[in-house]
Amino acid sequence: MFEGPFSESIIKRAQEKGLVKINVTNIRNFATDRHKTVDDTPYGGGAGMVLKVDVMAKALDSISDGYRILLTPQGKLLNQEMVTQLSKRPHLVLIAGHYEGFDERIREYLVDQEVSIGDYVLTGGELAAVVVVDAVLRHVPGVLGKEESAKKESFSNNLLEYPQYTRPEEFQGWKVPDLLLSGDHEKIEKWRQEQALKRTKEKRPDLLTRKDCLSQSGSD
Ligand code: 6GU
Repeated sequence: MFEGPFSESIIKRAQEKGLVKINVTNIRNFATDRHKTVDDTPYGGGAGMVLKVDVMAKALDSISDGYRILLTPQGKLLNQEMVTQLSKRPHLVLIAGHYEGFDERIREYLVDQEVSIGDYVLTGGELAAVVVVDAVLRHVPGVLGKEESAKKESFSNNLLEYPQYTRPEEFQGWKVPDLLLSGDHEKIEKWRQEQALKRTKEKRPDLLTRKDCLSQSGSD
């Protein structure tokens, strides 16, 4: 679940450039019995298995210290503000389980923050961890290329992106707005700002009343 995303594109290049180090640790390697048990049945009975606190503690002891984030639907919702804050930390430890639940003592004693990536349930925290890595990485200086960085800057305004077009000028009768072909850069800039605002009002009115969401987010 990690190998693909971490060995492609921008995340791959960031590691190659030495801008970031990503280590993956398998909790199962820290099981204490010969069956490599990492979960157990819940005290008090009931369905499902629970990830063991002793195994988690051993896994965490094996890696260097960092800000520990538990990926869980119970966590605080990830947003751009949180991503920006996390990107300032030198070392993040992302803890993902593929289980019904975590022993409550993991939450209480072993992690600094619980994070969710949205109000829906995934089969495990792994993909959420990949999302956090991707979102945080693009804030690390040097990770984005010149063009991507410039684009990021120009959209640090809490608005969705304005409509964009490229060649051909007409396709199947579908035309590019005349204004964009006019060469009048002042008018084009004004149109883009209006469109961004209009689009945000239509699609995501909530963003206009929230300070936290899209600053430095890039577009889309
Ligand atoms: Cl972080 N984990 C799981 N299992 N499901 C989620 C989530 C995390 N965020 C949204 N859904």
